[in-house]
Amino acid sequence: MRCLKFFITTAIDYPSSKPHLGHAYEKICADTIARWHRLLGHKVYFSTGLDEHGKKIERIAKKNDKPPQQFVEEMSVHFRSLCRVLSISFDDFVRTTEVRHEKAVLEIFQRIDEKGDVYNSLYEGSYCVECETYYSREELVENNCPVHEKPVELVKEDSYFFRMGKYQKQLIDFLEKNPSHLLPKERRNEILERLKVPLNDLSISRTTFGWGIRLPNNKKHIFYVWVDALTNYLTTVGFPKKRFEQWWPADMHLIGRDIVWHHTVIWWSLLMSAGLPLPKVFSHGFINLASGKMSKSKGNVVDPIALSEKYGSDVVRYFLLREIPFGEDGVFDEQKIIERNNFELANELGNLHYRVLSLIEKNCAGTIPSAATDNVLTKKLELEAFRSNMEKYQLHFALATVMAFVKECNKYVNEKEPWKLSGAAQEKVLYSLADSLRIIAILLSPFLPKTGEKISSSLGVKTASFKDVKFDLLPARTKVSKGEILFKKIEDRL
Ligand code: ME8
Repeated sequence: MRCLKFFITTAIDYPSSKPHLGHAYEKICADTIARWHRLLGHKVYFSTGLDEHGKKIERIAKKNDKPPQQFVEEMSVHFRSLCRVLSISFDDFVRTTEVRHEKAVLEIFQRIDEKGDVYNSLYEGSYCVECETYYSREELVENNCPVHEKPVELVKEDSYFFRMGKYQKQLIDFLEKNPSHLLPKERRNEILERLKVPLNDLSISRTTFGWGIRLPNNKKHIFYVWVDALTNYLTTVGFPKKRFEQWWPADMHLIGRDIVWHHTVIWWSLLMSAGLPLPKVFSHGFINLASGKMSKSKGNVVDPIALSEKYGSDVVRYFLLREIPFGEDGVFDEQKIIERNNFELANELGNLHYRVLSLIEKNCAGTIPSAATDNVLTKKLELEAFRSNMEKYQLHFALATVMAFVKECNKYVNEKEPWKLSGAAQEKVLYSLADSLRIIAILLSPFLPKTGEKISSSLGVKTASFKDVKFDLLPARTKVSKGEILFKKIEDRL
């Protein structure tokens, strides 16, 4: 049987400042999905990276008295650290200032130009530098950018245009016929609603600043940063070299809901023009604070690296993946990290692991006894629910299913009181629990990679495949080693 491929991307972040919790959240979700597909045995390619060109970066670099290349070079270190700290298992980290990327952008431009979809004219209108996006008068809210709620800039300049309007009907037809290409469905409905008004052509070049890729036919012009940035998804798989076809189209562009328009209307119409198949898009929600939006201007952004250093990266991952229904907005609340750590990770998972391994060390000379897993426990694992939630990308529900099984295992320990048993009866209970822990480690591994690894290695096994989620596969006589405690309780209240 041919191995299924799965190509997943995150958005590429603006390195205008250090990464925030929203960036971390997107990468954690993408990483969980990538790891899940690897567990299924699929051939996975996972890319992330940085969107380093454009007026916004040019301005910030200038404010910091640095050439833009030096500025992004320094900033990129923080984004790479974020990936390392959070165990983000990417295959490629694309930066739009790389030579390979320029080649991909020029090829896309050549294709849309050859199609007759590029013309020269004058752009006059509103532009928000923060989101690097043009807005029509109707889209502004009291003359402000609808996303940043700040005044837009009026620009008037010579520009090349892409005949995006020409693709309006094709875009609507595509969205109507391919509902799974844009999820959740609320986002699809929003785009279809916005496509009810005539679609303007897109200004794809700028002349008023210099930080970007130059148009091949007119070097005074710089590519509009979104045309540049979106093409990173092709760069990463080797476009225009033929090998890109083994991965393209992407099976998931995981992005926030503020940039769905760019990833569907702009990106899809460019791809239609270039004659390339269309990727699927999934929009996650936003992480807000109880007091409202997280924003650099309010100075209230949460630093995910500091948070991981304080609580541990798997605790941060657990909080975000369990707390926020995937696809919806969520609220960041540090007190809830502590509660989930204490009640779910330390009291339930950590405690189960500690008890079972201690009992095996004490009663079975530290080796797995030989027995079969008790039906009482095997019946408690809702594997079908787990799998179907993963397939529907209901990550929070899938994780809840594993944690419900952890709870059942603790209940089983309490009911059976293995410390009071001996001989075969005791061995059966301890084998059942160790075998269940092995399965818990596999199911948790996409969400909490370090924890999955720690549990597996304490049982002397590897977490490699979803195929191993079957009871009774834990080999008897394997040596166990309890290792350090998985999660410490955090005593302080904030
Ligand atoms: O938009 N909660 O970059 P970016 C959750 N360079 N996600 C959030 C968030 C929050 N509070 N804030 C931002 C860009 N994000 C472009 C992308 S892709 C070709 C170019 C998400 O640094 C946001 O929705 O502003 C986006 O998906 C990602 O973080 C990068 O945002």
